[in-house]
Amino acid sequence: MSTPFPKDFLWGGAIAANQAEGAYNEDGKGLAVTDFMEHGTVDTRKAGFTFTLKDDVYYPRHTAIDFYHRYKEDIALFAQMGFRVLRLSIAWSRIFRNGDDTQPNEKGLAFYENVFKECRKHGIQPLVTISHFEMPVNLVTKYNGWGNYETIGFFERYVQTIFTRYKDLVKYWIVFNEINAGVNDLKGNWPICCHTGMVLSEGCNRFQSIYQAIHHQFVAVAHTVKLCHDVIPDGKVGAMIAHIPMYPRTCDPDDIFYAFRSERNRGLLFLDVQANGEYPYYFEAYLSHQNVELDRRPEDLAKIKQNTVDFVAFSYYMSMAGSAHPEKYPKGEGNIFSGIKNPYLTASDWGWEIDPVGLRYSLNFLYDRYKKPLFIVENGFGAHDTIDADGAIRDDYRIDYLQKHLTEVGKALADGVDLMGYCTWGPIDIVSAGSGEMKKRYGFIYVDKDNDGNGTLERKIKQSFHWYRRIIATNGECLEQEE
Ligand code: P53
Repeated sequence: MSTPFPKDFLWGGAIAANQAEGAYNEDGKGLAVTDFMEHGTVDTRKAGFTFTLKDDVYYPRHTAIDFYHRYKEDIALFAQMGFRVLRLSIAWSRIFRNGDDTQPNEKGLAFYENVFKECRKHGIQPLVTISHFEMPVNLVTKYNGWGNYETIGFFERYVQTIFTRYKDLVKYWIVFNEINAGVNDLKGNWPICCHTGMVLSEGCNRFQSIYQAIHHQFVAVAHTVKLCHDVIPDGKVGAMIAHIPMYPRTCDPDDIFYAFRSERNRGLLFLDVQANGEYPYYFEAYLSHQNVELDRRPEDLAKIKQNTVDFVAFSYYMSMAGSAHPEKYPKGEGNIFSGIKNPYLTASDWGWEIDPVGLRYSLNFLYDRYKKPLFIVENGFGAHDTIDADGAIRDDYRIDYLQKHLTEVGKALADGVDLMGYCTWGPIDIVSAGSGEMKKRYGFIYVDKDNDGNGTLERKIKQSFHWYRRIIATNGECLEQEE
């Protein structure tokens, strides 16, 4: 049998420090924005919010699944599935407690060195996200996060430190997780201010503040690309967005244009700048339409131009439908980017519309637009899992979701798309980013912990574990292929 997956295809899974590690204040770690997120969602921008930890509140990320102390056991399980890549993030505040310190925290540096060595021992390449919503809170309260030009310098110091330390262990890097998620702050409906690390006051020009902060992030990306190529000559840096393609609800030309424009503003803009090296023409028009001028220094624009990313990474969970006349249609339920309901698709328990073909479409679309290698760094199915009387966890719904998506990935490879690898999100159950729940599970490995923090943290293999091991072992041969 043949397979469209290349021999060196990077099969694996992805987690983030703040959703997995726990140990939120151990070994010199400073507090990060994510440490203030309560059970369920919390709006850190609501009136009167201060970054103070309350005694009577359970913070799921403070202990998470204790990856900090159990990483060896967990990495061994990933290795059993045959992982060739593990995507994980470094918590900035483990390395620089307050973000603006002059000296790094050796214990934090040593922790990740041990984790990366453990991966390597099992033949797993680490793929490291440098910033996964985990800004040291001091940078938010003292400098207004990415709203401040100075933050670029603090970030550079952090990046220089980790590149120098891990240059022999880590070759694949992602600068910002879902950098486009910051646009949700425009409507004020994202529960946390982790993307731009800003506390936006009522009445400020949100549009101006947010895009200025995003510009500072783009400058930081350019510095990071340059640093990587200087310090780690065989290193590769990726841009990463949450890619949620929007389909026009009908063939009404107004719907077509609505969806086209939304797709650019919500996602493609962020890849256009990082992959092509310049702001696209439509963004300039968008700014002037909003009467906004950003402070963009010519030397920074030159840096952006000269230092484009090596690959384009994205998360893919769902698609959405959009219309210029949304009032005519029932609303979709997806928690963050909700559009209108697509009558051709079913959804997960959290309202995320399941669309495997949308992944083939996205791969072709993005490769066509950027002509750079792509990397699917998150894909997965958040679901309620139950343990049967015989102790088994039969998550056939997860297998079904992943199998259908991977089949479409295979077709995109046969279409000629250049794809470096594929990571499922949360190969082991972790805390949900959107809701802080444990019961929204993505794993091949079950973790005994509930929404209120009860449980032994014991790891249990689910049915899907065996399924994924077989997919990797056969390099995708056992997936259905196009006639
Ligand atoms: P949770 C929304 C839509 C698409 C991706 O999300 C998203 C979100 C945030 O809810 O975020 C990514 O845990 C993110 C991960 C996150 C994962 O999707 O809400 O990069 O940190 O855990 C899944 O189900």
